[in-house]
Amino acid sequence: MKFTFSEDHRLHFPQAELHGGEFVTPFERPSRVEYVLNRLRTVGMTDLIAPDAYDPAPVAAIHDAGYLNFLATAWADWTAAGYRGEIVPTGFPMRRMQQRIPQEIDGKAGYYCLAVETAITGGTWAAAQSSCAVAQTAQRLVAGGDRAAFALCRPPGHHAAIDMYGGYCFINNAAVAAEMFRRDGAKRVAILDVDFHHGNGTQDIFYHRDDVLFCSLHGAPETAFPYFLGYADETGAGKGEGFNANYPMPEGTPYEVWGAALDDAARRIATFGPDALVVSLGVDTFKDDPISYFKLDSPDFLKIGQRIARLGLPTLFVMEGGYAIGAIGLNTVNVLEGFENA
Ligand code: Q9C
Ligand code: ZN
Repeated sequence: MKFTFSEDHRLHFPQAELHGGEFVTPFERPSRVEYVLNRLRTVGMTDLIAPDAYDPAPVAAIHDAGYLNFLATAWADWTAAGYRGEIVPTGFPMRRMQQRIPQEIDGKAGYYCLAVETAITGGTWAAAQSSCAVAQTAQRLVAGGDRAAFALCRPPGHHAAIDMYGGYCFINNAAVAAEMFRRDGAKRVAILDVDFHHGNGTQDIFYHRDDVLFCSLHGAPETAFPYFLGYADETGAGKGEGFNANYPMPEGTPYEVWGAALDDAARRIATFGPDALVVSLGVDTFKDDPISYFKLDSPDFLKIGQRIARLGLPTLFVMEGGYAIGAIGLNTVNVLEGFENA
């Protein structure tokens, strides 16, 4: 399987993440991808494809124009306002408040932000575009006939909604790739999100559509980020009714339970009959992940890959989360190896 990667991910590395009332080094950090690269090299997956230029067209099809303009101009506006730190907004359009977009950048950032652990820096927009280009390039490999490809994206994407960033995400890479498969002629596309966190952004983007099925396995919103989406009764709306499937699971969930949910999601995907599959591949379901609470072990990730392979679909793997840095390479590449050796 070929994979795609860009060094430009390094342009995004905020100094701090607000975690438990403390400023800590962000869990989502550049070394994550180095560990994945090392493991790819170790197992002989060396077929690296350099990314093509970022194509803004499919991105504009799924994200709001004002939101994309905000991301592109936020740093210039922030520094012009005299602020000296990283962009972290302080006020939000909450219940019974106006939903008008402020002109002032702190207010504007509050309008577009869904979680403040995610700071924006001077290099964030360039890194987000490079991450999306990595997904776009891998999508073209699969659309061009490769059975599968792996997009080693950073920053991740699945929390990025139509017009909101947060959860370490800015552009929804998996959603962009799914939209590209549609534009390339796929009638139906399925997205399977196995990251520990609910893919709220991807759900938001396709919630009213019947041409993209979204299935997400995740920590239950009562107890896990992003808290405000991801319940089982969110099944889609309008003609999208029945094309969104959430599998929230409680703290301590082991592979025996998680794998049964994966089986159910896989059966749903098979019934849907897509022409392509996009996998939002987070490995923060691992037992030692520092911010998550499932109990999957490294060999379980081989089984995930095997189960996905059994669908027999052209498959694009898009990197999302995973913060147990010492094991992120093994766990991620185990999914790819399980898929290839199935
Ligand atoms: N204090 C992805 O895995 N913070 N994003 C959770 C920690 C946000 C995870 C609370 C976690 C975002 C792509
Ligand atoms: Zn996650």
